[in-house]
Amino acid sequence: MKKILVTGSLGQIGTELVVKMRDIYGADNIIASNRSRKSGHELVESGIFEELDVTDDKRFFEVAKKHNIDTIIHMAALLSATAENNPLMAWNINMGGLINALEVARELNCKFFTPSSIGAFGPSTPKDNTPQDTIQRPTTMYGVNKVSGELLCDYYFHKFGVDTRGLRFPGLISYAQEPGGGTTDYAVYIFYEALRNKKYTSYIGAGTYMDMMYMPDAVNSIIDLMEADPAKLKHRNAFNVTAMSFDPEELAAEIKKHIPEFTIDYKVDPMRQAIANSWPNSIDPTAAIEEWGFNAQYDLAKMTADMLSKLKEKGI
Ligand code: AKB
Repeated sequence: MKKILVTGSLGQIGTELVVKMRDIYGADNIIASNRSRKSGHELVESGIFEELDVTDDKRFFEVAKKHNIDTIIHMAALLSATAENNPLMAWNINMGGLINALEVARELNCKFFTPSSIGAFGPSTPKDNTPQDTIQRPTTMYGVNKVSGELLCDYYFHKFGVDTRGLRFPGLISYAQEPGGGTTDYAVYIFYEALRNKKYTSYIGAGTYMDMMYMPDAVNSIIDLMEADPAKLKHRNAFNVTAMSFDPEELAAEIKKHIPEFTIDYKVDPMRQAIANSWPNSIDPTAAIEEWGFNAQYDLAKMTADMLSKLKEKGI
């Protein structure tokens, strides 16, 4: 990877990924892009930045050619709750953006990464220790997009030889950039409210288990997968990856170890609860471990301690 274009780079993953990749590959080799420029944003001011709406195929080609791109990390997408509220818009952005990105990769011979999600599973998928290869009949628009995306990336690899790779991410927890429009976002907001008000009202009910991962592990897993020997990759697109699985009660109990007065109560949002209920309790990352050495560093205890101390440093 020498010249890397990141779409959706001002989003939750992109923000931290671009910082880390500029460190590793050199600031001049990472082209951050986003639909809109957020003036004053660290990524916009500190390196190469392009405004890029991924549904605009001409502009996509123009930006990629201008910078001689050889790798595309395609992050721009709507998350599950936003997609469920705007299914047509989600189809247009998530699928329209992906096919444009794949076409650029095909034409310019680029390596390619795009994330899938635990949202690619559905109610008929085995719920515990969900296997890498299993039933995928999601009941959300986001899930439909993610399964279609996995298949489309496989297709571009088999049909055109594009070096496509991907991960099925669980909920991602980070202090650098707040998420937006996801179902797992409660596991980020809880930290802000714990520090600000010592209380959090969860929109996801007690007893709802979902996989999660701390952002430094997510960022490293993208880089490790992209650097992996292609000969060893049997799955390529959409490896299960996870670092922990918990419900809101277990997360609250961990936070209480640091903030004893902290309390949690519940006002369940039916739509996001229904989405969470359709997803696995925990997924099995064995294929990722065996094929390219996936190895998460943060468990629930280590992630919670780090989140609280980093948010305090930020003045939260
Ligand atoms: C969401 O909740 O939509 C995302 C995801 C698990 O893909 N965080």
